[in-house]
Amino acid sequence: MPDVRRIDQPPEPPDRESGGHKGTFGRVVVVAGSRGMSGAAALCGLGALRGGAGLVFVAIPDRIVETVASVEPALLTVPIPDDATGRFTASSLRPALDAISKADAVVLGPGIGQIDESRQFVRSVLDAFEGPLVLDADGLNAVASSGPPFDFGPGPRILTPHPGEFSRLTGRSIHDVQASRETSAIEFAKQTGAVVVLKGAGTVVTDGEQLFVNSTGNSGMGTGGTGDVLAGLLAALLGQGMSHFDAACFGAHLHGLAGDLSAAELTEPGMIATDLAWFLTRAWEVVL
Ligand code: NPW
Ligand code: AMP
Ligand code: MG
Repeated sequence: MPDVRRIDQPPEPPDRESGGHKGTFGRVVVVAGSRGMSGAAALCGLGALRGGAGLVFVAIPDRIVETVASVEPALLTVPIPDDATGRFTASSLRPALDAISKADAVVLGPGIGQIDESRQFVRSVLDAFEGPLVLDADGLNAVASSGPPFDFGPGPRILTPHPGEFSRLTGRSIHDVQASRETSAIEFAKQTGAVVVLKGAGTVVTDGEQLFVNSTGNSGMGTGGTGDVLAGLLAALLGQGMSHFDAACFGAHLHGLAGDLSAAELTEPGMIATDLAWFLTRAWEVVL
């Protein structure tokens, strides 16, 4: 890959102005969750809070608002009209667009499910938001279901597929994806203009011209919800002014470091995604 520049070290952390306040450090809006996957929205919100965002709004289906709010009082909840099963629907769109209209960074997709109406909802949110956006999980699945050529909307995008999601996007088997992680991610980034974060051991981050392969993290992170924490963390870094490529590299590094520090304290089998969000505090200590 002679035309790709390898980045050996993650970027420096974002500056944190000493006189700054919650309006300075970014308004993150997380559009996520459904009944049965309220945890995805909560964990994503926690990732954004522990990532240093000034304000974190979780725009979530009305039926799960109390559940998510009870996880963490620092989260601001925005109830979005939902269907009887607690999923986003056509009537969710206008309130969701209002919620993201003042966002510095958005996360779209964790735990929203894969019914037709939620797919259309994803499409409309992507088309409408011109700022930086992290597209994860069912947000990626929604776009994958429409087939290529892919359009991720008008603004800077970070895509955070695990190998299963990347397989759905590319139509290639998980085995093939895993056998060519770097080249597959580079090709997809070039095709789409997005920053691709292909997750899993040795997360690959690329914008098609630069490549960073993350060296932190461990198999203790193979537990439900850790990817949701990453999506929130990346949005927090975008909201603090990092470019989408730098945010993706630094975020992957910090997330894996939090995983390593969690495992050292709690063991790989014992750690869970909530711990990972908390151990971002220890990871910041290492990098600041
Ligand atoms: P296989 O065949 O098992 O080896 P899905 P999900 C593959 C939400 N969550 N390396 C795996 O492969 C999410 O946000 C909610 C290789 C399988 O085929 C989503 O919205 C939680 N293969 C939704 O659930 C906590 C890998 O991918 C497939 C791989 C569904 O997301 C959990 C599985 O992926 C979750 O975050 C790897 N490293 N990683 C909550 N508490 O609310 C994955 N695969 O079918 O997309 O399912 O990732 O659980
Ligand atoms: P998700 O599958 O979306 O919940 O994301 C899982 C997160 O855990 C991603 O950030 C992966 O890179 C990370 N992860 C899972 N397994 C490992 C592993 N064996 N080594 C390092 N990171 C991992
Ligand atoms: Mg995930």
